[in-house]
Amino acid sequence: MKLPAGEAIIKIIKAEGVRHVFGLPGGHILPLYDGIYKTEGVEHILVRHEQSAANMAAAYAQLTGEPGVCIVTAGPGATNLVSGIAEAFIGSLPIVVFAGRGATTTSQKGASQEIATDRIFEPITKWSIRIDRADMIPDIARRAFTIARGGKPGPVYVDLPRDLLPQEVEFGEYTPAPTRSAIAGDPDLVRFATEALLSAERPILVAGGGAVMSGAFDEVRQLAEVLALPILTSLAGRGIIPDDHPMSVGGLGAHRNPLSKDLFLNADVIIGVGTKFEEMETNWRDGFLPDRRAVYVQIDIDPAEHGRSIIPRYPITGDARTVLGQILSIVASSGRALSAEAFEAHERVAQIRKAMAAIEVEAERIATESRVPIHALSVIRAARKAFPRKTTIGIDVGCLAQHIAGAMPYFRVYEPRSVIVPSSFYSMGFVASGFPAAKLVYPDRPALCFVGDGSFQMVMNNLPAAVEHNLPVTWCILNDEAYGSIRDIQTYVYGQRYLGTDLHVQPAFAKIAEANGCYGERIEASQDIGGAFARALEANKQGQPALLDFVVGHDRMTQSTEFFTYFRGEMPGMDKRI
Ligand SMILES: Cc1ncc(C[n+]2csc(CCOP(=O)(O)OP(=O)(O)O)c2C)c(N)n1
Ligand SMILES: [Mg+2]
Repeated sequence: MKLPAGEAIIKIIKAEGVRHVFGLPGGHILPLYDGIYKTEGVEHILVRHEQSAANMAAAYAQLTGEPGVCIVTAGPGATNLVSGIAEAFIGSLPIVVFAGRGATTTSQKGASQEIATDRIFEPITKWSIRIDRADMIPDIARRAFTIARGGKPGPVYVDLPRDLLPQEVEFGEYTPAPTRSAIAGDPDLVRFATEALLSAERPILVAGGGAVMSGAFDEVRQLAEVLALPILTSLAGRGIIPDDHPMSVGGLGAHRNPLSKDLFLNADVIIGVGTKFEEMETNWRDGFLPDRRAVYVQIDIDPAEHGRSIIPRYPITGDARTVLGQILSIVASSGRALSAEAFEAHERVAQIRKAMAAIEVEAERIATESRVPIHALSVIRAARKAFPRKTTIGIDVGCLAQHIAGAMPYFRVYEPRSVIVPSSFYSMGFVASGFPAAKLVYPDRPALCFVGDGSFQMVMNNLPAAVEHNLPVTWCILNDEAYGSIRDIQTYVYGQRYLGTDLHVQPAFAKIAEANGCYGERIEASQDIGGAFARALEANKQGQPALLDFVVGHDRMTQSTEFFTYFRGEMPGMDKRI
C-alpha cells in the first residue's frame, strides 16, 4: 500500500501502541496532522507551548514506561522542546519527537525557520537523525521506537524535511519495535553480590528510576521481606514500595529523614538498583555518601553508568527486575529467607517501625501547629489526608514542593508508577506543565501536583490545554513569594544579601485559574486547608482542573539546612558562617 509519508508515521505511532500525541502545529509538520485527522485512535493533545509537549510526553513515559510522542514544527517549535527533552535524557525517559524541518531542496538558502535542529538535539538524545529521503521514513520511525525503549531508555529526535512528508511511501505489514528485554546479570557477579548481602550486618537497598522503569515492584518488596532489608528511594524511585510497608524508610540527601540518613551512613552493604547517586542526592560528599568501607553493588541496564559516582565492588549489568529475581532465587535456595513470622519478629523491623513512628509524630506535630504564614508541611500532610491512596502525584522543582519542608519526605506514596518528578536536570515547571498527562494514563485517579510559585509561573500558559482536553488535575502551589531554594543559598552562604530571589510582584494565581476555566482558590489560614482540598477534588470530579494557591512561610526542615550549607566556603569571598 502507498501512503503519504506523514500519514505512514501516524500509522506507525498507532501500531507502536501510542494513543496520545502531544504537539502544536506549524506549516512544516501539517502532513502529520493530516495523518492524525485520517487515523482513528490517535488523539492529539494541543499544548500552548511546545515545552509542555515534551513535558507531557516525559510525564506519560514516567507513568507508563512507554515512549511519549511529540509532534512539533520546524525551528522554534523544535527548539522550544529543548529543556523537556534534556530532562528526559538525564532522567532516562523514552520519548520520540517528530519535528518539521526546512525542505531538502531549499537547504542552506535561508528558508523560513531553518536551522540545524538535528545538531541541537544531538547531545540530549540517544539518537538525533535528519532524514533526507522519503522512502527511509518508515524504517527510521520504527528504529526511533526501538532506540527510545531499548537498553537505558531515552529520547529520540527525528528531523523531517517538509518536502518529504507528502511523498508517497510503501507501507505494508508493520512489526512493532521490540519492548524492553529482560537481560539477566552475570551469574558469578550476582552470586558474589548475594553472598555479600547475606553476610552483611546492616545492608540496605537504594531503588531509583531504573528500578521503576523495569517494573521491579514485587522483587523489591520480596527482597525487603525475606531479608528485613530497608528500602531507600531516590526521587524517581518513589512508589517502588508502598510508604506504609515496614521496610520503606525514605530518601537520600535533601530528601532524607533521620532514619534513612542513619541507615544509609551506617550500611555495610548497599545495593543500588537503577540509581546514580548524583549531586542532588549526595552532594558527592562525606555525610551524604555511603561509608567508604561499605560494599557497593550497582545494578544498571547500562554498563556506562557503573561507577559514575560511586565505584561498585560488584557492577552488574542487566535489567533491574531480572537481576533482583536472580538474587531472590539465590536467597531462597540459601535457606536464609525469613518467614513472615520471622520477619515480624526481626529486630531491625522493630527498630524501623519505632523510628518511623517517631518521624510521623514529629511531622504531624509541625503540620498541625497553626502558623501564619502556613507551614508547607501542613499543606502536604492535609493533602495526603484529603486525596485517596490511589492518587497520581507530581513533585516539581523547588524546596517546598520537593524536599525541604515538602512533599518528598513527608508525603506518603503508595502506588508504583504513580509519581512524576524531575531528573537531576531540575527544570523549573517541568512536572507542573507535563502533569495533565496523568489523567490520560489514570483517568479514574485524582492527580495532585506540588509546585513552587516561581516554577508555576514558568508554565502557567498551559492551563487552557488541561481544560480543553478534559484533564482535571489539581495544582497545589506552595507560594513563599520567592525562588526559595536559591534564596536559601543567599541566606546560608551569602550573608542574607538577597538579590533576584524575592518575588515582589506576584500574579493572582486563583484569578488566573478562573480566567482559564479552572477552579481557583487562595488559602492563607491553616483552618482553610482541608476545605480547599475538598473543593478542588469536587471540581476535578466535575471535570474541572483546580489550582490552590497556598501562602506559606520560609520554614525549613533539618535536611534542608544540612544540604544547602555544603556550598559554604567553596567559593572565594563566601560567608563561612551559617
Ligand atoms: C529553568 C530553571 N531556571 C532556574 C533554575 C534555578 N532554580 C532552582 S530552584 C529555583 C527556585 C524555585 O522557586 P519556586 O518554584 O518558587 O520553589 P521554592 O524553592 O520557592 O519552593 C530556581 C530559580 C532552575 N532549576 N530551572
Ligand atoms: Mg517559591
